[in-house]
Amino acid sequence: MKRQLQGSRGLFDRAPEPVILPLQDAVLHYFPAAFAPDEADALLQSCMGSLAWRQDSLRIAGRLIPIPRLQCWYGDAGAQYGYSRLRLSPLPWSRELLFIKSRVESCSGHRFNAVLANYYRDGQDSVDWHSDDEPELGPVIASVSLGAVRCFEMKHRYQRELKKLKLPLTHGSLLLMTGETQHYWRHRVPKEPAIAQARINLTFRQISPCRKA
Ligand SMILES: O=C(O)CCC(=O)C(=O)O
Ligand SMILES: [Mn+2]
Repeated sequence: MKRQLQGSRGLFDRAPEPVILPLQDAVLHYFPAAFAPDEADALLQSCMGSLAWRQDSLRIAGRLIPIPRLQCWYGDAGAQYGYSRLRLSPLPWSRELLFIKSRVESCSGHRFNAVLANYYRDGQDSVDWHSDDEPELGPVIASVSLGAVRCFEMKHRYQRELKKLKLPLTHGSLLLMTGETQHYWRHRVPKEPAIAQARINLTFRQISPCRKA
């Protein structure tokens, strides 16, 4: 891992050109190979083994239901985040996350102060329809995928007749969602029971400091 991280310094003299995905009311830039295959392999192993994965649960109708994936939250001190009444305090950046963040920043031209890491152990793990539109979140979400290829689906919130987008997110890729994407579109990663391999997804975000009530 150490050698690969050092060896890949300066991999891009210029940031690679993204594929621009045409979608009404959304701005989507996709970098299929933001990380070289051997880099992505090393980062997958390193993130699976060393991030502080936890099984969170949500209280639904009075019952605690485990969410169908493991997750953890890293970032600058004070980058608190919450969704569905789950509050997450950031762990300090790890070495591999800082390495990935710096690549994401050079590809995207945006800075990020936190990352939500998701560990889909196999195709039974998933994330349900949602938008990343909490008030403390900036409009740019940068999503790195490592491991099994999983289908990322998007559906328009208001224009139900629009076709769903189905995008297979590949090992080492980066998907940038900007503009008003979160306002107009929801996304999910559905279960795919035939998939036996693990996948890690890292969504880098810009969080504003918590406002005290
Ligand atoms: O795993 C993915 O590709 C998406 C994860 C996601 O939407 C999230 O963490 O908010
Ligand atoms: Mn999301």
